[in-house]
Amino acid sequence: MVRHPDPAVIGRLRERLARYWLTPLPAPPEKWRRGPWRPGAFPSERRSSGLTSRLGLWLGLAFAICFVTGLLSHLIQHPPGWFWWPSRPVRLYQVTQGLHVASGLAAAPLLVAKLWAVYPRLFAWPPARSVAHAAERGGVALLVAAALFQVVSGILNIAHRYGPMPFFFTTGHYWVGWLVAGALLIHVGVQLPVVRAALRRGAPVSPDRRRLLVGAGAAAGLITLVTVGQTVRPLAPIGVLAPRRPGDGPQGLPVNKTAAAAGVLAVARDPGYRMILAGPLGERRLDLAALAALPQHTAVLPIACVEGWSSTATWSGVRLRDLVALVGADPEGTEVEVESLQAGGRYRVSVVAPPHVRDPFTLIALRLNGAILHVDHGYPARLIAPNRPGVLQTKWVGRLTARVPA
Ligand SMILES: Nc1nc2c(c(=O)[nH]1)N[C@H]1C(S)=C(S)[C@@H](COP(=O)(O)O)O[C@H]1N2
Ligand SMILES: [Mo]
Repeated sequence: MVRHPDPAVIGRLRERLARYWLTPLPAPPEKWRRGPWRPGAFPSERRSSGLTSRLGLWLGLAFAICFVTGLLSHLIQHPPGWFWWPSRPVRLYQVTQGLHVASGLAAAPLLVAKLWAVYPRLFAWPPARSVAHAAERGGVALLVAAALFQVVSGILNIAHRYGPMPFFFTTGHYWVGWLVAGALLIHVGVQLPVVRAALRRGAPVSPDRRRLLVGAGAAAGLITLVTVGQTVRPLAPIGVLAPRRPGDGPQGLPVNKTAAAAGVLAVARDPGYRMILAGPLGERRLDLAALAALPQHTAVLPIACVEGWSSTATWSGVRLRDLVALVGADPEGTEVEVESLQAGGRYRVSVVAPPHVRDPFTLIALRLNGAILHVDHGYPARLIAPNRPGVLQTKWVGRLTARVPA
């Protein structure tokens, strides 16, 4: 027999919890009320619900785009078993990752404006009126810290400044992203009635508040304009703050890591180079002449770096599906591990999933924009596949292993 709990007991429990949750906490001694906490410390009350609600709305929108596109990028780079990512449209990742970086950069000035508008609230007295109030303030503190961490670490990453980050960027940025999402959902839930009322009332009141709003919006727009040229080619000339520009680099393409930095200059130029193919029929070794003697194909594809820059180029070489067929793999149901000549490093190996192996645009490229690959772009051979993050477009390919996906 199922025993149902006594409703009276539940009721008492709930009452006790509510009482505990809302119990007024003792205020700290009045003599501690100094500095920013003293009464009237902030004479010009900048905070108005109209202003903070609008800023919050824009910020929430930027963070939502950033979170969804960031999660997608993470899933593509670390695919769990259930995840499937297509090879077409060829520019999809270029768009989603461009949005990720652009929305994150646009969030920076909005976040600063929002913090500037609300920081007097940090010094409200008493600091915590009840357990519920303390929990809510703790949640906001967490949200502020996590949001600042995301924006700052993201900017440091696209600027290649890893010094101030004593952790692996990708892992930290990913987990703190979840923290922001969770804390933001709770914050929006708590503030929804205020936001709704404020937005329904309309106008954000006084002219100086309106100036702040317009200024923050203009700063977000300006930052977007001077950085988005890293991926939107027509805007490249005004991309003065873009860390990379689409046309800058050998063969008209930016370089992420040079051959010298990867320590592959000697092996990449070694005349004894052989590409090793491994599959059900065993191993084969092809020198450059043998690779060039296979049917050559051309594809116009972007390199779309996770850092937000992208650049489109014309690539020619051998189809990956043709290469794995040489060692007996069925291109329809095969995944391929692509290994670089690099001795170590995070991006030495990448795995090409079946949709990309099958795709006739997926090449082991030997040529770029009509000439032999520059060594910084992966000479003697590099992977280029449609709709795939730059980090997975392995350069200086030394070995391909075809296998059945787990
Ligand atoms: N072996 C190897 N391949 C690599 C990398 C690397 O560090 N090592 N960097 C990747 C990254 S992050 C990007 S964005 C692209 C850039 O290619 P490009 O330098 O030819 O523009 O190469 C990818 N291929
Ligand atoms: Mo990259």
